[in-house]
Order: sequence, then C-alpha cells, then structure tokens
Amino acid sequence: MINRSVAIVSVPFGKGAATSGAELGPRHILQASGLTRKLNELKITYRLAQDIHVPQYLPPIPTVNAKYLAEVHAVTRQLGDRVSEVVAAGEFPLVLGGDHSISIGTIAGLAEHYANLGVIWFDAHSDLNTEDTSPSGNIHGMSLGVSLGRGIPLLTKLRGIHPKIKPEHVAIVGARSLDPEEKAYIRTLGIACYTMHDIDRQGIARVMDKVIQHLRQTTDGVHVSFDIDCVDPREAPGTGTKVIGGLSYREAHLALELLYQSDLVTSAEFVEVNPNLDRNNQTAKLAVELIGSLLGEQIL
Ligand code: 6HN
Ligand code: MN
Ligand code: MN
Ligand code: MN
Repeated sequence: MINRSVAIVSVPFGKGAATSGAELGPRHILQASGLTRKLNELKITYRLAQDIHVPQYLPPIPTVNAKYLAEVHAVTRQLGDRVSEVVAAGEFPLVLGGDHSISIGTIAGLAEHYANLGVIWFDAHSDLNTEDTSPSGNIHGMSLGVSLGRGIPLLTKLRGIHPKIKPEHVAIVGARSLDPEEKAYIRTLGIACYTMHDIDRQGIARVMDKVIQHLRQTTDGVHVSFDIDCVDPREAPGTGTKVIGGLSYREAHLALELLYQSDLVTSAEFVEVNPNLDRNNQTAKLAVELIGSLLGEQIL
C-alpha cells in the first residue's frame, strides 16, 4: 500500500463539533507530536499539501438544525477538490482533522476515483443523523449519512456524485453510542456495524478479518475514516465526544496493523483530536502512533 508517496492534507476546522478545539488537531499532530519524524523513520516519502482554508465569516445558510452549514460546505468543497487532485497525482491522501464533518469532503474527492469505495468508519458513534434526527445539530454527527446520500442536499450533492458510497461497502467499527434513528437506519440498510459488544465477543482480529475479506471482494478502494473517540477515553482523553468502553490501545493498533498487512487501504483520515481537552498531548501522540501502524510500522 505505501509504495505510494503520501500527501498530508491539514484541515484546521472544528465547527462541525460542539466543543471547539478540533481545529488545532493538525498542528498538534504535525508539530508537537512529530508525524513527519514518524514518516521519516518509516522511510515513507511525503509532502505537505496546501492546508485547507477555513473562512473567518460566511453569511449563514438558513437550515432547520445544522450548525455552521455554510462553513462546513466551504471547507468540504475545498477538501473534495484537494483530495481528488492528490489521488489523480498517484499519491496516498492522509487527511488530518479537524472534526468528523470533514469526511464529507474527503469522501467526495475520493468518490470520483472509486466507483465502489469501501469505507471503514472507526468511531464510538455512527454519524448517521440528519437534520431531523440529530439531537445536537452538529454536522459531525451527520457525515457518514451525507456520504451515503442522506440529508442536506447542499452536502450530499457535493461534486455532483450522488450518493458517494453504498451501504454494503461501509463497515463501522467500535460503535457504542448510537441514537435511536441511527440504529433503525443501520438495520434497515443492513450496514455492517461491529459494535464494542461484537469486538468483546469475537476479538478485534476476527472482526477486522471479516471487514477485510468483505471489502476485498466488493470494492475498488478502501478509505479509513478514524475518529479518535473510537479509542477508550483512558487512552484518548483529548476528544470532544468521549464515550467509555472503547477500543484498548492495542486493539486500535492491531486493527490498523492488520489493515496495513491487507494492502487494501488507499486513503485515510484521522479526526476529532482536540488539543484543548488533551493531557500532555497524549491523544495527538496516539494519533501519530496509529498512523504509523496503518502505514507499516511493526513491532519486530
Ligand atoms: N462524532 N450522535 C451525536 C450527535 O450529536 O449526533 C454525537 C455525534 C458525535 C460525532 O463523534 O464525530
Ligand atoms: Mn465521528
Ligand atoms: Mn465519534
Ligand atoms: Mn458493489
């Protein structure tokens, strides 16, 4: 997988989430926690693509229940362009968030290149709300739904591809906080959702083997969308929507190590690192280590 050069795309945007601070994620992951040092150690060639520009002020777009829609739209539209260019150049897109609303842009840019894009959604949540079902109005809780073609047309129609991904090509891993309508939608569409119950029962290795086997047979590219809140808050305190009972440190690493070995992954994003809520940069450092595992770091 990493015979390709990596293009790092920083997205300093946090308005899709309720708690501010995720906009500081890219800077902390890159500077304080040494992502580029890690990539050098792994002998991976990389470049820093131009950062996504986050506008200071935009006139609000009237909506029912979607906060900062104008800002999310401006950022995800740019990110879609940037990611599409990176893939067209033959590079591996590594997107650093930012809150999870940015995945709308990442996946929009990828969808142009992969007719049957697989998405592995590591998350405590499923991010399948719409304006009508969201308890918060925060767009980071709607982003997977948008990529599946559900919700706000301004976002679902980004780049003119609709929908971007198909439910049978999605696997959610690590879920433990689902809203009632999200559960109903997962059941109705038959989305593969490996909850913490499934992981406790089967083990993360077996779960990842199933995900890998299915996506290998049915997709033409695999995107890893890694919300750091899939990891237990003991290991990842620096994130805005913590839920106890998450992946252990080793479960998270093993999942990504197995994905590296599968040779299937064609892009990745790491989101929801919030330095304002972190302790001694623990969560940003964890993100760097996890990126290392996905890109080929091995214990021996
Ligand atoms: N995330 N389900 C809740 C909501 O507000 O829709 C939480 C969403 C969290 C989103 O962590 O990316
Ligand atoms: Mn999320
Ligand atoms: Mn989450
Ligand atoms: Mn298919």
